[in-house]
Amino acid sequence: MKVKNKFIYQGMARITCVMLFALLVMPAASAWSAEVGWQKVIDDGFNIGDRDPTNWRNCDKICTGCDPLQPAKCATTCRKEFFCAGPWRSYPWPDGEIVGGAYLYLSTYGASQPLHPSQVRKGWALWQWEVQTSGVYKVEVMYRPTHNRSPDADYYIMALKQLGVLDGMTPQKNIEINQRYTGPLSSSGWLTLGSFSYYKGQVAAVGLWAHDDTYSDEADAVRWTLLEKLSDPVQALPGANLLLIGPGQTK
Ligand SMILES: [Ca+2]
Ligand SMILES: [Ca+2]
Repeated sequence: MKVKNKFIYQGMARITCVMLFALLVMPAASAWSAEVGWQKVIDDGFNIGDRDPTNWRNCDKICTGCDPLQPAKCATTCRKEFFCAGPWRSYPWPDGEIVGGAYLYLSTYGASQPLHPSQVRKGWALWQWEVQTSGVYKVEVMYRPTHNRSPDADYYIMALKQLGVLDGMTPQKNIEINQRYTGPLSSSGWLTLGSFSYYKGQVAAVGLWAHDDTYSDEADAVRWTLLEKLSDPVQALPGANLLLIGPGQTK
């Protein structure tokens, strides 16, 4: 009997310890707040090691049923930090010069011949994350310029109401970037698109929409850096009409 009671007491003690630990940890997690200088980096996530051997339909491995002509429209709402649609192929390049050892580029690979302009190199890519700390963030994109990239890569800086949902959103800014050698970057690196205010509960997002031409856009990574903290909103803010702090700058 004593042995049985001993096991009961030990079990209760373990449960009590677990509950105390949860009480100590949970408030800390919900109160997490980033400090100035904190960075959020989202990569396209593909690399030469784990890609499909055919390197084709890469975006289908993230979320399925996404429409190459309608940004963020998939069969079900996609909550992944990076997702895309269209004929994006992965290309390996040294980590450090770009992010994660590879980047994506729109390709005519696999397209039926003869190529029709309305069908080739049409697609989009989206980087997104849920903001925990209200503040002004610098927004940068990474890419590697080459002669065969797009001179007209259309980036959109946005604040969404929910992950993967563009409905009711007005872009904070649209910037056309020349991703060739003649553009703002002479080599791989971060290019600043501007600084923007985001509030806790919003989804910070950058979209790369490639529907307006048949050039080959490149998609690699996006980085947000907290420059200044702001007070949390009293109520949840809609994903629009946010303060634009400064114009886009080259690095
Ligand atoms: Ca990458
Ligand atoms: Ca374009």
